[in-house]
Amino acid sequence: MAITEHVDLSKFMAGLQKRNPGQPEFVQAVQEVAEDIFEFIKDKSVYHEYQILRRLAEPDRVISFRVCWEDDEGNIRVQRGWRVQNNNAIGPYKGGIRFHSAVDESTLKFLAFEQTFKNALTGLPMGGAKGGANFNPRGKSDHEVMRFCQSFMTELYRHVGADVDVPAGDIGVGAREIGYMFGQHKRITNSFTGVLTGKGVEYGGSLIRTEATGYGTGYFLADMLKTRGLQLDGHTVVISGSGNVAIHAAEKITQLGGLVVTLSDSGGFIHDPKGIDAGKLAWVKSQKTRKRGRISDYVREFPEAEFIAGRPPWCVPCDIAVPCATQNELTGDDARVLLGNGCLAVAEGSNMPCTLEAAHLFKAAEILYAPGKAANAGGVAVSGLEISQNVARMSWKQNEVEQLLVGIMSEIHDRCVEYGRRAGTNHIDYVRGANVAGFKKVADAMLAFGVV
Ligand code: NDP
Ligand code: 2IT
Repeated sequence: MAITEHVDLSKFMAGLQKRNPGQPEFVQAVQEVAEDIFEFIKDKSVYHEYQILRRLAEPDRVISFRVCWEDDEGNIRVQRGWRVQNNNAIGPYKGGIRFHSAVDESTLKFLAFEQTFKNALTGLPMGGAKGGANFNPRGKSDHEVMRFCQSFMTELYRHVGADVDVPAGDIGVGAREIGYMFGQHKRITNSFTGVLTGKGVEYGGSLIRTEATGYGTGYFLADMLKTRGLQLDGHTVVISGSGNVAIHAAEKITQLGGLVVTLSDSGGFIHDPKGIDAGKLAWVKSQKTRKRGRISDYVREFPEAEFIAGRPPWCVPCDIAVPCATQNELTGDDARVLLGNGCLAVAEGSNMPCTLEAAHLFKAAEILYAPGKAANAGGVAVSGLEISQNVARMSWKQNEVEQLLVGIMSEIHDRCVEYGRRAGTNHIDYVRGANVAGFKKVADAMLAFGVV
């Protein structure tokens, strides 16, 4: 009997769902891509014949392992760690590591799948992967985090390497955690290599890597607005999250003239109608990174703002929304509220922040809507530049790296325009553009290798 799953979207999704029970985030991420790819390949039989999407939606491997560590009270704690290596057709596996209590296999499979397309869009030679553990760094002492990171790397080291798989940070993993993991890798392998990115600049990190994801999102947003003859100047921007991506997106958007009025965390959001300017952002940065504080503390420092507990910020009227916290943080109802308030652009700093319903609503409304795999690709792009600097044993200057970042974001925008322009109109479907451009590059490399 002929296999038909690869030519019929609903059969394809039914098969995927059956093979991945209890993994809704992974199924969602594949569905969002498959909707565009089935349309793109309907007259391109070679992609069907070689079952490219079917193969892309089956990770090369999922590695799972136990991570034991000892807390400050001497209790033995057991966590679960993973590395999902999705695809290395265009370069070594590459993608972040997430430490968060909600991390599971479904989340990491969706992130590794997304990463494959995102990394292809950067134009740099990087395959897609993601890793992490169900460990929550919040409330842990530095020594507890250090012991956890060391234990995590004691297993992970055998699966990664500068030419094999190069992890970086993500939620709950920043400069401190990368330092502990790099130190342990160096100790176990007795080698100093570019096995991780997001390193401190003292030991091989790149300038601008910390800022790159948020800055890149700001640049991408400005490029999108330009297609409609608009600028950030005079526009009100609502941002969620208050971590690495949110803070630097707010910084760049403010520099480009936007008025950022919200930030959030899992406790709620702050609304500062006068704008979270550079001075206030510097305060947030030091609270969140050095003191690991909560966003609710903001209203004690800046009493003109208010804190709204237990809700995301999408109810605040705005021209532009930039989700920068986590997956599925913006629902269909939120999308309706944003559209009702006249929101004209959404740029995803986080990975898959919009539910499928929200994404479909934005697409149907034909607003400027950039998916994370395009808008937040600046982080992994500068990770790619960090790899190049490590291989060349050089460090580039801040303005050199930032100029390269600007160029890469604008090329990603061009690719989205090329593959996303809706026939006979001026409308650009950035989701379709990003999906198709990312797919095409990886798919053509896979075709070159035959069936492997
Ligand atoms: P951080 O850990 O620095 O910050 C995460 C922020 O999101 C915190 O404010 C956190 O609040 C909030 N958050 C996390 N989970 C939830 C939740 N379930 N509900 C509400 N708020 C939540 O992570 P990053 O800024 O690095 O990452 C944010 C997003 O950007 C993620 O989707 C990540 O995958 C994506 N991304 C990151 C890149 C990077 O280079 N770091 C690159 C590209 C994408 P709280 O402290 O209360 O948990
Ligand atoms: O989601 C992402 O692109 C990241 N967390 C960054 C990955 C990287 O390898 O820099």
